[in-house]
Amino acid sequence: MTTPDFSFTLAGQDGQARAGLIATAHGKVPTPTFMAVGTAGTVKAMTADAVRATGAKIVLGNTYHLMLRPTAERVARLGGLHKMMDWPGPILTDSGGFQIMSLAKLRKLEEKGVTFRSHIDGTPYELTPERSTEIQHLLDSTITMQLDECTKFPATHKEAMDSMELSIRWAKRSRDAFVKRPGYGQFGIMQGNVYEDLRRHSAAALVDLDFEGYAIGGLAVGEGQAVMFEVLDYCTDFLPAQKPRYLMGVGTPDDLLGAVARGVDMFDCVMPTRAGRTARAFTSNGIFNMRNARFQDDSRPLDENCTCLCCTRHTRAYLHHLFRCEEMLGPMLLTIHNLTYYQNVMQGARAAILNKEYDAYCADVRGNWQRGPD
Ligand code: PRF
Ligand code: ZN
Repeated sequence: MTTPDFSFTLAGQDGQARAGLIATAHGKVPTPTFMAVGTAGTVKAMTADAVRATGAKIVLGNTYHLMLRPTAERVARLGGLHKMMDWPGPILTDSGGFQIMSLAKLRKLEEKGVTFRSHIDGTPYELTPERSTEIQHLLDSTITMQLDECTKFPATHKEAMDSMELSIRWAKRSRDAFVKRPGYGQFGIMQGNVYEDLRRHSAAALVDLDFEGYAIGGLAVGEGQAVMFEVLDYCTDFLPAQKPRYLMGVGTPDDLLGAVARGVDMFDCVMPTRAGRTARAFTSNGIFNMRNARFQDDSRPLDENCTCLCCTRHTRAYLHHLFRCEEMLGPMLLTIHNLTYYQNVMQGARAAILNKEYDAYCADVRGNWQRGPD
């Protein structure tokens, strides 16, 4: 059997909301899709089987973390990231710049790339667009991201423009370094902060490089949901309809519904996994904190509409007990549930788009969040 080309097929549309299918060398991904975050070669607290059971079709890995430990060359010797983490499905890897800016020490940004010291032991490193792309090849990433700079918020028009133009030059260098292989793709990352003219310019330059997909970067950095949605309203118009669109680092279930309505196909966020480790549950009746004493005698399932292992086998009272005792199973069960909830929201969105009832679906899901845990 020959490997299929990397492709994106639209299966349906309702307003701006799209249902599609991404085909890759490592399997197919129905969209809209939420990518579970597996920063350091593991979706925290989850076995690969558990990740699969949530309905996740694609996971995210990080160049920054893996280049420090266990190093890209070692991952390659171990047979690649898929083999190392027992995830044969598609993997998208972020390019490193964003994580360097939030985690690394003594960062220096120059035209050639970023130099920094590891947050673990202070070892100096350099990451260029070429090296980031090479690392992602060594990891055997299904979807490689260009190296970019995420502008801070707020930023002046001049700051946002200079940064966006650097990201365009890095996009070109990343594209040149990318080795085309059947079923593998590379995404460009749009920047430009909250400025429409800059977003338009960034998109046009990336489209000229003919990436397999396009990410919208530089959002969810403190601007708030209303501003993010305003920016998304025009951003998606600047991108080609026949390529997947990925909103980086977003968000709450409500952010996802709103971004899908504005034409976004892919998401990643630490929110469901991180919240799960800190006792916060995303459910069809809103967000609960499982440490709350109201749950200590509550023998109902966490979410009666959920078929995950946590909800079919355990009670709210047991989850409460596990978190009170700091038992590892608490974070494990809640991560299973939260990721399953995110997948269910995306699967429901896809079905609603195909039935041309996406607005009604969103109204229904949002209405249930208002009801609360009782
Ligand atoms: N660029 C990259 N990764 C990211 C972002 C970005 O702008 C964001 C912004 N929300 C999250 N992750 N490369
Ligand atoms: Zn559940």
